[in-house]
Amino acid sequence: MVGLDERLEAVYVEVTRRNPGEAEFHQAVREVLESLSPVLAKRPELVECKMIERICEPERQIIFRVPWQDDKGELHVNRGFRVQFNSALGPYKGGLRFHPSVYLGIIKFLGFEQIFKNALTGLPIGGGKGGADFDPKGKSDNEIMRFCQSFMLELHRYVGEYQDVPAGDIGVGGREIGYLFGMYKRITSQYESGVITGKGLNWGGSLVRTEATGYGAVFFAREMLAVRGQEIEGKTCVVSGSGNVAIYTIQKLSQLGARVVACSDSDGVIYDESGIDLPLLKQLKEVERVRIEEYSERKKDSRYVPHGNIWEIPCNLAFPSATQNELNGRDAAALVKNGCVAVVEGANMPATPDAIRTFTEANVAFGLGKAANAGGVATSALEMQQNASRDSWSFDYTEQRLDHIMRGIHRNVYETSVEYGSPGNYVVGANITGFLRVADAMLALGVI
Ligand code: NDP
Ligand code: 2IT
Repeated sequence: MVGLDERLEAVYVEVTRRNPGEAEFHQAVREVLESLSPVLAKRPELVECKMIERICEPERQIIFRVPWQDDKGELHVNRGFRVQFNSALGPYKGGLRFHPSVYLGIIKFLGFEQIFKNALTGLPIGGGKGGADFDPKGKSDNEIMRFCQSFMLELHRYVGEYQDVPAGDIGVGGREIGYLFGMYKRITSQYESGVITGKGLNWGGSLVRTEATGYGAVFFAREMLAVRGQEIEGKTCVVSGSGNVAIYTIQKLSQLGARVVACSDSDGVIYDESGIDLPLLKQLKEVERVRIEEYSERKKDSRYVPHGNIWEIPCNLAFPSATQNELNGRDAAALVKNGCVAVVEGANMPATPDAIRTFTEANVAFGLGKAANAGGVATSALEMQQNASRDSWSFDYTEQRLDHIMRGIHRNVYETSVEYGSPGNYVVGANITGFLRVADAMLALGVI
């Protein structure tokens, strides 16, 4: 761990004391605090008004029971969460994660990251996150629907167009958003499109939202490479995961002339030297919802490595797009050794602090998730705009808006990194830019 100045260390110790056992939340807080020393030197009033202490404490945390019945009639009880972290810039905004590993510490780390990510988009959205320790794997469509309905039966009290606007994350995609929105509509008897994003195109959704996180990450990578006089075209890439973010990262990379040779799921890695076959991948993951192993059954010149390590595959660009802490210091060293020039986080906090240090020391361009994967939530905010104006925009127009937002985030983050003496350090740039936007709004709003 990097040393913190005395005041920040005291805040960190207090956060760990007040939130015991929440390792991911501690890690996310520490990463932001490690960027903030130069800000406090310039802005001592932020120390006096306890701005960091306030930002580290969620405005509200909701935990609820989610009972549901499986197809055999057996009853199950899961735990649901919504952490409404910060609403200085707008209504709480952030996804819902359904995964068995979910507990309060995961939702708080994601909610905390979301505050600064959303601030970086420049759009009027606060930060929040939610989910459940429900495992969607192996569940029937009807079981998924019953779970979503039970989840919304409780969550509906706390969400709304002007209050809190959920969306998808791991285990929550278009199908789940449909069941959640359907139940909300039924409970409230209102067609309140702006209550949730990631909706289907014929019931209030936005073109490009499905693609947005992956496309945005690639746009961000393009800007990072441009600073170094390089481009996406001709690069060999690996993209971990094979879910929403991974699929559309692969798609945009291919459109821009890169070759993606590997992707993965939590069971193993697919290596396909000729480049991942996107229609096949989409068929397997979006339609059939099967394991990635099936890819090698259908495409004989590819290889499946059970429990393989995707970061050991030589590449120029790496896009960790599965989950938190999926890329550690050893993985980072392997990437550096094999000539990787840029790492761009499609997932939230996929690189461990060790890995980030390794990339920084090796002068590998490192795109922090808060900045690089902000295209998803930014396009959610564009979906909210379309809902509020009862309009729907074309694919091209929406993609241009996304591209413009990603360029803007890159420019602001890069300029901040220069201003604070760490040119090209996107960790420092993103954390300081995001923090200052939220802190300045909170200052203006009084003691909140
Ligand atoms: P999906 O559920 O669509 O896909 C998740 C992928 O990651 C799957 O391939 C899954 O494999 C893999 N994965 C999940 N958990 C683990 C784990 N514990 N170990 C190994 N692999 C795992 O989710 P998304 O693509 O939406 O999300 C991926 C990441 O991107 C997450 O970190 C999310 O927070 C982040 N993100 C998502 C955004 C969005 O708009 N969807 C926006 C910004 C960030 P398996 O099927 O085996 O579980
Ligand atoms: O982590 C994220 O930014 C998301 N899962 C997307 C959130 C959103 O509200 O679109």
